[in-house]
Amino acid sequence: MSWSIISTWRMALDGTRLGAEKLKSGETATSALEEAIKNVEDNPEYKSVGYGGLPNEYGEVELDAAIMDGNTLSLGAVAGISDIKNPISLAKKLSGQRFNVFLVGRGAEEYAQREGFQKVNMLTEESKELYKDKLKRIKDKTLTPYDGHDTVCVLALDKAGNLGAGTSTSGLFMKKRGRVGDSPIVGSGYYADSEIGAAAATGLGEDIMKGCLSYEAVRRIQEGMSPQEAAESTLREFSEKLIRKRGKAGAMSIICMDKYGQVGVGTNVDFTFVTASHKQESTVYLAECQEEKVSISELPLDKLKNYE
Ligand code: SD4
Repeated sequence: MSWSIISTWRMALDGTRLGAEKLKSGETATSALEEAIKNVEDNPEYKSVGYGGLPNEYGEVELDAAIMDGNTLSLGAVAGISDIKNPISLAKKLSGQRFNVFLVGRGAEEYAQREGFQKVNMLTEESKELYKDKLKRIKDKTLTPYDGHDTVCVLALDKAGNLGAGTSTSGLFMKKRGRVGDSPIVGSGYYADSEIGAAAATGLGEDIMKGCLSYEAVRRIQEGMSPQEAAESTLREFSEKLIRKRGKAGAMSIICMDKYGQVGVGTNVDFTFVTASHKQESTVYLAECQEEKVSISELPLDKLKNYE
């Protein structure tokens, strides 16, 4: 039976391996991608997701996450939450409900406490130091706020043919308190429908939301495009539209998967991603945005350091 998984950014390599193991042993797409995302959330070295994520302008870590089960179209999401260990698991818990599936801030935190989720201070000493240093560099004008953001997005197809999509992020570094990007917004940051395909996006949420990019890419798969064509054309056309209408487009990348587990990526910046399937071990790739098309090459393990 076939299975497949794709994740954004090189940081998801270990998590993707764990997710792949789950898929191999017949677990569901949403369990596999939850496992993959938890691994990234729990690693304090990754400064844009979960524990150790970079804080907002007041030095507070506010996290967003979402999950969608393409079989039932159930979704769950949280935004602007502090001090909850695994936002993706909280989103997954919410996805099992009929009502109240998307909770923000205090309401989400209270729900997490009632459901026995672990409360953890997500701001590490290292992130606090980085925050202070970046504040200084912003004052010196050697850094702009909002530089630095990498969401972990995972799409998975399980052996039963179900697709799932999930995201988790600390959003933009130095964001305003209460700012929410695309990652927990269905259709923008993620989408999954097991009859068609799944997609998820990373990059500047303010721009990704303007094009509902994840839904748009899935719609193109439904129209008959391959995941690579859907991802690439969605991203390229929308990026061009933003430049035409607004003079600039933020960094954006998208991953796609069809119901057969074939994958594709679109990007307007250099972008790393990880894939694994019943045919292939977890492998890291670099997608480079070139004039005409996205060029994809395997990133050998010895070169990975440069992309961390
Ligand atoms: C956001 N899309 O909050 C997220 C950030 C991100 O790669 O993906 N960065 O806008």
